[in-house]
Amino acid sequence: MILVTGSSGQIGTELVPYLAEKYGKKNVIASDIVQRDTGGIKFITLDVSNRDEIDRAVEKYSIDAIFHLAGILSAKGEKDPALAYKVNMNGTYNILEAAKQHRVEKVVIPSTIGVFGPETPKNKVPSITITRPRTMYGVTKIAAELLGQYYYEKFGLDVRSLRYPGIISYKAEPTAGTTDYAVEIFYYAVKREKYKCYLAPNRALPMMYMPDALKALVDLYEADRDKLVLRNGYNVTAYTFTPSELYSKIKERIPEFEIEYKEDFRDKIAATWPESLDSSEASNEWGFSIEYDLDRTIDDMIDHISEKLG
Ligand code: AKB
Repeated sequence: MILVTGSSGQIGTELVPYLAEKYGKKNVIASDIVQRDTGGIKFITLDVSNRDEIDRAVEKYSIDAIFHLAGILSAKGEKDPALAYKVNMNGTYNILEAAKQHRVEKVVIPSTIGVFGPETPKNKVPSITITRPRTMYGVTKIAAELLGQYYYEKFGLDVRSLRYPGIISYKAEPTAGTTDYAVEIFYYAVKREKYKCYLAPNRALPMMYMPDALKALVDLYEADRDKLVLRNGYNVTAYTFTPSELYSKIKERIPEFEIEYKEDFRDKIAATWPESLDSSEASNEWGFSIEYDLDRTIDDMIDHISEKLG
């Protein structure tokens, strides 16, 4: 029985049906503080900052594995650092403690490029490098990775984590991150409206498409325990682009699309993150690879969003 926390977020919304398809609807429980349509998959209200609620859920549903997605992302976290600390830090600690106590078999935690900081090298960054983040999100996510490794070594709890770059997807629009522009821009393009981009035109960031992100997380979950050497903090990535490069590629497909740039605080966050990642530990240890290059991602996004907006 698999519990997904943060099931109503950008990744949770798609991970829940993906897991249900793979392991059966009755073996997946979605949880969040607010409900979204789960297509008939069981949903429970769960606040990860409340340890008792987690204990009750893990016990009641005999949970074997947890995908711990609940968290406050980078941009929202800078507006409310106390909330980010409470949800991300206390939430992860509560999940790990509950998993240890109730002998949950596996805990998978997505981490992020937000764990990096200005001292991290900018390009082809390996998984083990300088991690001195400057956002509350990054501070809590590097702590989650380290806690995961600690619980594995100290208590034998099987915790695994990978670091996502910005995730591009069309089902649920992200609203709390720094990389959200790379989703938002498609909605404006398809509607033929001018897009006001909050990142600088040359702000390069690593990114990947949702189908590859879901497959990576589940491949890590399924990986043979003995093959995992790094175990926590695998970099995964598909490609790197700047807002102006993405704009040009969309404009090739939608010639009347226009953009203007007005940087806000999110550009300062992005400036502390790397431009490209080296994901060789993930490839070598559990076979990480991608199917969507940038052109295929863009074509798929435009098709689906056009369909969605009618
Ligand atoms: C964010 O922008 O905060 C997230 C992330 C890179 O973790 N998308």
